[in-house]
Amino acid sequence: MRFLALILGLVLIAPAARAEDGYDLWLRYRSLPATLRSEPRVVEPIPPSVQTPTLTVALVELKRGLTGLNPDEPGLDAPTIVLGTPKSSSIIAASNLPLKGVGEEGYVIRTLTDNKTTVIAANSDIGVLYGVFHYLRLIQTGQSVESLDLTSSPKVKLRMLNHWDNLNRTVERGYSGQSIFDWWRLPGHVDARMVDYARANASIGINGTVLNNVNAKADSLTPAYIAKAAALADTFRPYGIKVYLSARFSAPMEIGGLKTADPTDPAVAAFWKAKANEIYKAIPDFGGFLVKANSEGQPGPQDYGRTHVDGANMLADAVGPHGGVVIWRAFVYSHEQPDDRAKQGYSEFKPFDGQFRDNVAIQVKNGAIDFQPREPFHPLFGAMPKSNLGMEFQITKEYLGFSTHLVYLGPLFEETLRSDTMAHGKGSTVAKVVDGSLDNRKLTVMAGVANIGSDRNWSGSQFDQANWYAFGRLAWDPEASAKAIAADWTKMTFGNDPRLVKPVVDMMMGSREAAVDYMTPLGLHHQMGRSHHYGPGPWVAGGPRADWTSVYYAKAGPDGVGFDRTPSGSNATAQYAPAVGGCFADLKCVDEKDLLWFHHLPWDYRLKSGDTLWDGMVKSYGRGVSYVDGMEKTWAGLAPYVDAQRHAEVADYLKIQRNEAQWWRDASVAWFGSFSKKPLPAGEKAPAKSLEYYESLEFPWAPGNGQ
Ligand code: BDP
Repeated sequence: MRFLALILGLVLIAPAARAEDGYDLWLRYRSLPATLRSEPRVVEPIPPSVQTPTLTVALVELKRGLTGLNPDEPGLDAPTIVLGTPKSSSIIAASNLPLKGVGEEGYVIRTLTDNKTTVIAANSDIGVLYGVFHYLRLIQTGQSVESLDLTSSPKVKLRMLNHWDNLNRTVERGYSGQSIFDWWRLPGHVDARMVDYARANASIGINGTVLNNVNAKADSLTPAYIAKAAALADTFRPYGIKVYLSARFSAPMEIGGLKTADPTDPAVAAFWKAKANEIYKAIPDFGGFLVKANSEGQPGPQDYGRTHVDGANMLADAVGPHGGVVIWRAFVYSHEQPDDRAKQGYSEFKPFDGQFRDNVAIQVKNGAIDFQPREPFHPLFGAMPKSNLGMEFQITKEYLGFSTHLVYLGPLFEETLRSDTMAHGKGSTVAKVVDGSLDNRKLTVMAGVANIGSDRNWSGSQFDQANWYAFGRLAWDPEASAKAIAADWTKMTFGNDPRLVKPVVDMMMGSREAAVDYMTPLGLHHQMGRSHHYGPGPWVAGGPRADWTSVYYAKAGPDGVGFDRTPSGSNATAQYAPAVGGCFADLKCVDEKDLLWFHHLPWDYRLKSGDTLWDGMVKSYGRGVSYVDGMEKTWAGLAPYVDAQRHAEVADYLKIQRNEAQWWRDASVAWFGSFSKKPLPAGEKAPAKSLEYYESLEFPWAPGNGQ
């Protein structure tokens, strides 16, 4: 039946609303309705003598966009667009533009006083390409381009994707098919999709990509694989995207014939120097290494009694002479330390502040545990003023319903970036740490764990494209608004009709809070199924280590629920600036959204609403489920405004999400109810099945788990 509807949809709809599969992302360039079209424009050609690959790409993109969005033929006196740098264009050189202020990658878009010429100008070719994408975005989102005067430049230097992609094309925590990197056929064949990938990234300002999983294999550093990475680098270069590799710390032993990987051993340092030289020979603009060391069983300097500083600086010295960087992850928690896992990143890294080389950045996850639906910001932000501290967000939704739950992550990213560390008093936001302005750091990084795969729609679902998009826009400007970004994305992805845009944006903006509600309300965290992380698993206990279980984090018992991180508990709150940590530790001050993250409380604790904790929890789960109900209804009503294929896919996924939200709610209520022993609040239904039933469910083939 559904198939029939799909086929009929394909055949019957008008060409303007023809079926789309999502491959074109937010760069669809479908013709705009006549009311939104601006006068057709002519693009001034770039003289062959000054053409570069990037300027060519910019020119082609601009023409493609303009002809797609407005297929009318320009008249003889149609306005002209001139694009380029002062070097490539005499008009730009003579136009007295504020180019000094926009830096290496920024741009100026200005309509000159003749009112017939608009320049898209930059100091570098890549700035021109970014400007072109901005210009097209204005048209795509229905804004006037008649008279423009704007500048923009990125606030963060390295805006990168981290692919957790394995060499056999599986993707750790990937829910959108196989890896898009076809290592086996590279370098002989570079799939055309690699160009579309680079183009999509450039359109949102991403300028770096780590090609392989942080749980790395040394093979990535062998000559054969360096040649493959070089073929990708050549393809990405015109789009301003540098490639990076995850480096396995024990590579000197695995592929270098050494007996040790001790960073203080001269032979080890020599191995890495030679390896860096070899890579730079093949990839002259190679970005550098990303390293996961001494974390979750990965090798690292501590295996030899050395420190993160020893390891990071040794690698930094290898790539430094070539202009490369080392991005060293702070996602560590020790096997020996029985302490609160939330404290370990800070405990291990804070003492080293000021000791890392200038070309080292420490990449810190947004929260102290692990990409949970909600986490308070990581205490390292603001705590290492003498180090380069980068942000790591997870775009792939490992803990937020994989690719079938509609959860827009813009509000999550924004919430973290706007959190105030109070490191130098009020206004010391995480965004200001990340963009380097708080402590005047120059090497700044924002990384997102990619959600991109071989699925036609790239991200596994239409709406997960928005998370890739929002990540890029926020990396460009960490103070941008998640809502404004959602509006841009919606218009570019589905169209400008206000009857569509408003409900979709509203739906997106509440979707993350809904997921928090039906999965882990009130500060609960790490309650998912074991290892694959699919679905609820609040009962997960035992196994190799306590901090891989759910019961460790919720600490539910007859006396109550929650993790006491106040001074009477693990005292993790002491890792924050006193004003922040003091508030987290104080029941009168802490935001109830973080309540059980920081406090262990009795079941009859009174929430601000007047509800008991138990009643409040149950109601939160229910609220989350109802929100998904609402999204299903809203989306059904939007059928007239969305092409049939994408509409049907989203509708299917919302149904899956609705069922899984209910499952999360029922399983969690059954589990926590077995401790609270309290009745459900009035109007709340008992879980559909027994607790034993939920506990018995197994998902050995859930995606994204294992190599
Ligand atoms: C966790 C993932 C695991 C990653 C790890 C990491 O479950 O697959 O390897 O983070 O970030 O969220 O290194």
